[in-house]
Amino acid sequence: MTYALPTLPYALNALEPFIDAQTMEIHSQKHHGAYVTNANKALEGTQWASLPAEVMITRLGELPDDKRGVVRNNAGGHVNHSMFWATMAPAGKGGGGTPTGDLLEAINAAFGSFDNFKGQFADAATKRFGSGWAWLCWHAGNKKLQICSTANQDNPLMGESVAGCGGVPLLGLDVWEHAYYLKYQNRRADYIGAWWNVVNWSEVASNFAKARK
Ligand code: MN3
Repeated sequence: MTYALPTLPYALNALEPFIDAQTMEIHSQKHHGAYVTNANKALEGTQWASLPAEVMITRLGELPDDKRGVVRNNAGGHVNHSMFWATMAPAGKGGGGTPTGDLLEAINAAFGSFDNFKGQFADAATKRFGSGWAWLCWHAGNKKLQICSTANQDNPLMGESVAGCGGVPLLGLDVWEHAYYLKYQNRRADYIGAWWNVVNWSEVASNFAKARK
């Protein structure tokens, strides 16, 4: 399987004014495009070339030393961004609001309330030093949702020992400067606050349902 850029489920300007069109264009085409190109280049002609990226990043330990780092960063980047685009939607048209049903119940059980969850998630995203991601993950072992963050393009699917954060990711927030600097400059907290307006909770709920199967 050669990795490919996914088609965005909305226009580049559809997340305005919370995420601007120019950022979306550079981020979804150039940045994500480079991860796809570099991952494909590293895996071309190898026995791992046929694995889906979500599986590849759980098996980094099989790779030779000269490939492991580049695949970790670039297949990781591909998985992370593919989820990121899919879990956003235009505000008021699938984006924003609150989760419902099982997902809301699980959030309330783990964090006390949706507002507490948002506060803890924003805190993880704000405190991630340098480039990385904040995550909401499902832990099948203790049947609980947890918040964590990873550096660079690490993903919780890589496992606790690699990424410092485990579980099945349901929602991730990119806090690399390339995700917000054009519009928000150094104001990462403003970007995080705005992003809640475009979170696609029905997609997160669908990730939750799949994670529990
Ligand atoms: Mn990014």
